[in-house]
Amino acid sequence: VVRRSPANQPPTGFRRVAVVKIVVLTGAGISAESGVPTFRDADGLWEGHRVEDVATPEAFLADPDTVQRFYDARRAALAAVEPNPAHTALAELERLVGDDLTLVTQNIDDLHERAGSTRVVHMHGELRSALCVRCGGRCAWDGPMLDADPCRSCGKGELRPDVVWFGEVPHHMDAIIDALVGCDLFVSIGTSGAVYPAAGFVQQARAFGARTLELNLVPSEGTAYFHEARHGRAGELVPAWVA
Ligand code: BJW
Ligand code: ZN
Repeated sequence: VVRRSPANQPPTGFRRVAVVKIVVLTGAGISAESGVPTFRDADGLWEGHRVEDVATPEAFLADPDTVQRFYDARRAALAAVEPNPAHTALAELERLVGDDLTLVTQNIDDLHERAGSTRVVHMHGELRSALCVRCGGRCAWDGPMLDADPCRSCGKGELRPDVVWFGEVPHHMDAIIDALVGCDLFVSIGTSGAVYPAAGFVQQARAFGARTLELNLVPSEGTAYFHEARHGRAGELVPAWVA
C-alpha cells in the first residue's frame, strides 16, 4: 500500500501524483497486546460487569460510584501499559502518508498518541478527559474521578468520564463520514464489529468504492463485508501490512 523510498523521504524531483486515501478504524483488540483488556473476549469483562451495565447513561444515573470506579480503574491501569508494535506501525504510516491517513479509534486509551500518532479521531471519547454533566465543558483528567475534589470541576456541576456510552452519539461523525466517503482503502483493526455506528463503516466505505481489509484475531461479526480479512495478532499483522 505504502511505497517507501530511501530513508522514508519522497523521491526528489517528483511530485506525488497518485494519492491513496486511507481510513483505519481501531478497536480494543489493537491494545490487547499492551495489556489493556478488551470488552467481549473471555477475559474482557471488568469484575464481572457486562459492558451494558457500566457503559450507559442509565447505569451512571442509577449507580454513579460503580461506573466511576470502572473508569477510575481503567484510567489508573493506563499508566502501567505501553503502546505495542501495532500502534507504532500506524504512527509510522502517518509519518509516511500524512493527511492521507485518517485514524479513527473506538478506544479511549491514549496508546496511539503515545506511539506517535498526532491526529487520532476518538469517536468514543477519551479516558484522560472529564466532561461536566451540567455545562458540557471538558478538562484533562488523570487521577480518580470518584470523590474528586469538586473544586477541580468547572465549578457548577458533576463530572463524568468523557466517553460515549450506548445511546449517546459518537464524536466527530461528520468528519468520519467524509473520510469514509472519500477513501480508497478502509482497514479495520482489532474490533468485534458488534457496536454501531463503527460496525457499519465497512459497508459505507465499500459503497463509495473503497477496498476493505480486516485485521483481527478472529473473524469479526462483519467479516463477510470485507474484500479481504487476515486473522492473527495485531502486533504482527499491522506492522506486516504497513511494511
Ligand atoms: C484482537 C487481539 C489481538 C483481541 N490482535 N485482535 C442495532 C443496529 C444498529 C445500532 C444499534 C442497534 N441496536 C442498538 C444500537 C445502537 C448501539 C449499538 O451498537 N448497540 C449494539 C449492542 C448493537 N450503539 C450506540 O448506542 C452508539 N450510538 C449510536 O448509535 O448513536 C446513534 C447515532 C450514531 C451515529 C450518528 C447519529 C446517531 C454508541 C456506542 C457507544 C459504545 N461505547 C463503548 C464504551 C466506550 C467507553 C469505554 O471504553 O468504556 O465503546 S461500548 C464498547 O464497545 C466500547 C468499544 O469502543 C466498543 C467496541 O468494542 P471493540 O473495540 O470492538 O472491542 P471488543 O472487545 O468487542 O472486540 C475486540 C476484538 O479484538 C475481538 O474481535 C477480538 O477477537 C479482537 N482481538 N485480541 C487483534 N491481539
Ligand atoms: Zn460545568
